[in-house]
Amino acid sequence: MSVPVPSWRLRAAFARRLSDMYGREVPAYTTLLEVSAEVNDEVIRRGGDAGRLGGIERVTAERHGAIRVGTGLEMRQAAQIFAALGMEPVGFYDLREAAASSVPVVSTAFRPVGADDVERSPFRVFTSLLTSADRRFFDAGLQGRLEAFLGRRRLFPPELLDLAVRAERDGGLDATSAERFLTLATASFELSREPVDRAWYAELEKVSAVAADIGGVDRTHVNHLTPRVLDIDELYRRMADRGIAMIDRIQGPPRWDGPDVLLRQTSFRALAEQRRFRESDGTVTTGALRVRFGEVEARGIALTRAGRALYDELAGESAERWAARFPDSERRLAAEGMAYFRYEPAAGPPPGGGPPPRDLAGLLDGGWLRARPIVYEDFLPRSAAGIFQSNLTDEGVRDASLSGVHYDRRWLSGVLERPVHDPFALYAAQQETSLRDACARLSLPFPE
Ligand code: OOG
Ligand code: NI
Repeated sequence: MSVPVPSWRLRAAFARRLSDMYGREVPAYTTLLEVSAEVNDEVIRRGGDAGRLGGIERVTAERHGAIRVGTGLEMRQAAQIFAALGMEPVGFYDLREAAASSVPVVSTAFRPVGADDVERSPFRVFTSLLTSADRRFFDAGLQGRLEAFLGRRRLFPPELLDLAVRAERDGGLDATSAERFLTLATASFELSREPVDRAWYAELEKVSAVAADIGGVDRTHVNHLTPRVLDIDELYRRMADRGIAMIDRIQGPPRWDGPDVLLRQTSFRALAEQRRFRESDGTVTTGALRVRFGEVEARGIALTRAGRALYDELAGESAERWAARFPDSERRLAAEGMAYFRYEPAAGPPPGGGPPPRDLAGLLDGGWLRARPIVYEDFLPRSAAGIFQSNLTDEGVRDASLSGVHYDRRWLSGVLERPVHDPFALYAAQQETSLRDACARLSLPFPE
């Protein structure tokens, strides 16, 4: 490619800058990075197959962040900025129903989608959109004032958006423009230092702390940044030893002896940060808000729809029930069609004698093919809701007697004016391509 700074380099640089900014502003995040690096080093040194779900370089650099925006226009502009970084919307998460407390948002994750592109820089951003039209949360009067407030603010400067359009069109930027783009983009996700309107913030907070965090201030901000760790149970213990109070559990599948699947996450609560407030009499006072927190995650194998259905069925059940029901080896996950793998011809000459088996399990067992797990690159709605919830001090109010508005992936594609990918389809296509290639190289028919 002819552009000096291709989009994946922009993405890697942007992830580093955000991480530096967050580390300066949220010291507990730096502790989390230190402990994660320590744990990862030890796991790698212990040996075993720790590298199976991603090499140490990728895992150490890996982060996801989260932002929240207020309107379709803001969401579309965020999508434009992420497109410049080679990140596309994947998946639709409706968090309005996924939590007991009041979380009036729907979300997607912006991330690289090509397998090679993920490998180069796996940065992702979980992005949530306030559902201000949902009557269960906002009455018509509040919706009107909220939308008027949001309509007046500007999250991203026009220069940044212009550079983003160019970067998307050309697949990257020249060095000078890249620097400017990175500076403006990073600044757009810093915490605003402008005074917060006390009464307005408090009014929204009564509905939901998430609504206040989005619609009560004049900007958006990264609310957490999450490193990836190879042993999350060990990390959890060490953070506690350092005196950082984590939420009471690790979200996602239980710890067990079988393969790591999907995603396990845990977080620490947002710390109180000093902010300025504008009071009703016009004076400016200081106070504190808790809006930026820390989270860490361990990633496992991506599950197929069938695997995911079983995971959902077993969620909330005991670790014993899980161990009894969930396939306990990669081989079983592959043979039972429960997880996604990249297939390749096994090393060495194909086994002699007899025709090759026609089914996938036979090809694996007979030593024709080798399977490598495809890492889960997405999120889990129940865990995401748990992460939101762990940072709410109060439940907020939701009038369940009223009906909500139906939103789905197609609706979000319309808002973004870009396709929102189905994550299952992305993993399935990767698996299928690898299987076709592997079979072609061995002159085998595609397995039944
Ligand atoms: C996003 C929470 C979801 C995750 O890792 O599941 C999330 C937010 O708090 O804005 O980041
Ligand atoms: Ni997160």
